[in-house]
Amino acid sequence: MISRRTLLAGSAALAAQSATRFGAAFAEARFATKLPIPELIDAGARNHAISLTAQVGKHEFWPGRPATALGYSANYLGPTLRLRRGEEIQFDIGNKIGEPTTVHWHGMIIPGAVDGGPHNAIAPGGRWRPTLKVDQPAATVWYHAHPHGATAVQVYWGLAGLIMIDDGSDARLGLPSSYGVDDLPLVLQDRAFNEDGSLAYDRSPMAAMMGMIGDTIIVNGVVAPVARVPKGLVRLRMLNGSNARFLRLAFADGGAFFVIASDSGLLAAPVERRDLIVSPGERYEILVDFADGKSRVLESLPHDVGANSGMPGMMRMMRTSPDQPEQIARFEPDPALAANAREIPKALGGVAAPAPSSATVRRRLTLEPTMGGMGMMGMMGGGRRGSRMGISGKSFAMDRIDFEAKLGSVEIWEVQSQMMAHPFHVHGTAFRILSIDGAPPPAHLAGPKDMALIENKVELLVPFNALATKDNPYMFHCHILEHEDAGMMGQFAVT
Ligand SMILES: [Cu+2]
Repeated sequence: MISRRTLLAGSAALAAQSATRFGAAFAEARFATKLPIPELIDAGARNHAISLTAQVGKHEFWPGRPATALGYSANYLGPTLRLRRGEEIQFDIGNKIGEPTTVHWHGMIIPGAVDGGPHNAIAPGGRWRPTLKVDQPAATVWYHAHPHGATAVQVYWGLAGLIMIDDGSDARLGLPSSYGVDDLPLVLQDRAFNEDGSLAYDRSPMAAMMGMIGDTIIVNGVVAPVARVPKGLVRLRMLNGSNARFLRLAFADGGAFFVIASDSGLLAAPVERRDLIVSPGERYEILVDFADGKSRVLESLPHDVGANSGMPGMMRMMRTSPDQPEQIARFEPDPALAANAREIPKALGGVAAPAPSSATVRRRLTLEPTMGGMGMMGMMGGGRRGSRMGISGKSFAMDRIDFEAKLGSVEIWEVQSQMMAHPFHVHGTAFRILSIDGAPPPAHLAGPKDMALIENKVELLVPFNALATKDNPYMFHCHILEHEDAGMMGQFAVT
C-alpha cells in the first residue's frame, strides 16, 4: 500500500532538493529581474518570410548562472510571432540541436502536412519550409517541438514560443495591443535546477507517471520578474508552458481580473474572475486594471486538480500543487507609460459555435495507462522503459490511424479520464466544451478552445475544417508531455 505521503515525497523529491538549494537564491532573485519580453517578429514587416533555427545556447534562469538551454533563434524560448488573418507565411526552420525535432503550430488551424506533428520531423542539420495560410479568428496560440517520443525534454529545455493571430478585433474593440507595454506575453513554466543553475530533469518512474513537476515557476525564462506597466488596462497573454504542472493563477491581493480570450480566441464577453486554473498547454488572455496605481503580484495558489478524477482509489490522493501560494511575477504601475486602454469592452463578439445538433458522429475516448503492458504498476515499480500511457486502451503508434473524420463535419467527443487529470489537446481544430460532468461549462470555458482539462467526463463539440491525410494526420493527446511521450496520443485523418 502506497501512502499519499510516499507519493508526494516521490514526485517532489527532486523539487524539494532544488527548493532547499534555491530558497536563498529565490529570495534574492525575487522581483529583481526585469520581465524579459521575447523579440516580436511581425510577419508583415518581414515580407511574410520567417526564418527560425532550433539551436543550443546559454541562458541565465538565475542571474549569474548561465545554463545550457534550447531556443528558436534565441538562447531560450523563441520570438513572439504576429501573424495576420489572410496572410500566407513562408517559414524556413533550421535544426541545429543535434537530434530530430519538429515545430508544431499549436492552435493553428492548418493542414496536417504543415502542422508540425511527429510526421514532420526535421533531421539534425536539416531544414523545413512549410507555408502557413492564416485563416482563423484572433487568438494567442503557440509553437513548440513535437518530435516522436522526445517532446517533453525538448520543450523543457526551451523549444517553445508564442504566436499572436490578429484579425483586426484588437483595433475594433480598443484592446491593449502595444506589445511589451500594455500587451504582455507571459510564458509560465515550472522548472527544477541543479546547484550550478542548470536545468534538472527527473527521469524517475514517478516523474514519468506524474509528469515532470519543478519547484520553481519561471516567466519568459526567468525567476520572479518584475514588469513596469501603464496606469490603465493591461492585457496579459498567459501560456502555461509547463510540461505537467497545473497552475491556479490569482493576484496576491485577491483582486479581480477579466478573461477576454481562451485558447482559440475571444469570448463572447469579458468574464470577471479572481482565479483561473490553467492546464499545461492552455492559454488565457486577461485584462488587469492598474488605474489605482497599486502593484500586484501574480501567484499560483494551491489547488486540487485531479483530486476528484475518475475511479476512487489511490490516484485520487495524488496532488499536483504545493500547499502554499507561489509568487510568479510582480507588476508595478508606472505613470510615465501611456495608458492607451481604460475601459473594458462590454462585449467582445467572439465567434459563434457550431450547433451541437450539427454533429454527425459521437466518439468516446478514455485517457488511461495501458493495462495490457506494464501499466501503472509497472511505472511505479518497474522503470520507465515499460511505462505506457494510452487512449482507449491503445498506446500511440506512428503507423496507426485511429479514425477518419469528414472534412467540413462536426463531431461530439466524449473524453474521459480513468485515474488522474489530463489536459487534452486536439490538433487542427478549435472546439467547444459542451459539458463537464454533465453540466454546462462556466463562462470562461465556454469559448473557443483547443485544450480541455479532463478530470472525469467532458463532452467536446469538434469541427473539422482543415485537411489531414493519413500520411500527415492530426494528433489528439494529453498535454502532460511525459504522458504524450509515453503514448497517450492518437492520430486521425480529416478528408
Ligand atoms: Cu496525461
